[in-house]
Amino acid sequence: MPTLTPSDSPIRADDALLVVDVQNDFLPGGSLAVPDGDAVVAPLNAWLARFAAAGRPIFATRDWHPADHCSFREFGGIWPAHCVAGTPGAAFAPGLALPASAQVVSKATRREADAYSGFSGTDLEERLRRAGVRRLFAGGLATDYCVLNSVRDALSLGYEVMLLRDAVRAVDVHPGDGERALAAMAEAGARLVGNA
Ligand code: VGL
Ligand code: ZN
Repeated sequence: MPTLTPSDSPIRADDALLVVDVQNDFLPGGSLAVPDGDAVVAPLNAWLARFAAAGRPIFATRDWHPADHCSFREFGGIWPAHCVAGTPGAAFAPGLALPASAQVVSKATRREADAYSGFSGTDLEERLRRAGVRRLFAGGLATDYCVLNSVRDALSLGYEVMLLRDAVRAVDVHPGDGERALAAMAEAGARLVGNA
């Protein structure tokens, strides 16, 4: 899959940065730890600085579940309990340098429904429209769940997507899920951007 560099991809006046679910429970030591999940923080901080310098909007999604969420094993789902709203596990990674201007988007907040996409059941699309956004730079966790589904929805809604190759990591429930998700996003029209 061809990979662009940041200098091939200058920030435009219709760009926004989308940081997906960089929360403690998805980092090593968390209840649904993504292998090497903390590796996304440094490259995302570089992009956060670029977007802040460009004066372009930054959106940060977060998984924000009630304590009895249907995706949890004890309530019939497939995941260990994670990202319960207001708990330390649901907080953004402490090393993530989110500026005060970053717009937080909470998702999967209702017991009855899971939502892997930041667009699902949220006002993200409306906020992007209001900010004049046409293209999203996207990274975060996890490549094969919330990043994949958010990117697919963004592309379906007509946004261009620049997938931040070094700033995503996969759960890999089945080995290769992360690589397949990257290929699927590229196939669907996302372009891959490295950090070199
Ligand atoms: C996610 C599994 C369960 C994610 C959220 O953010 O990718 N994965 N809930
Ligand atoms: Zn979840």
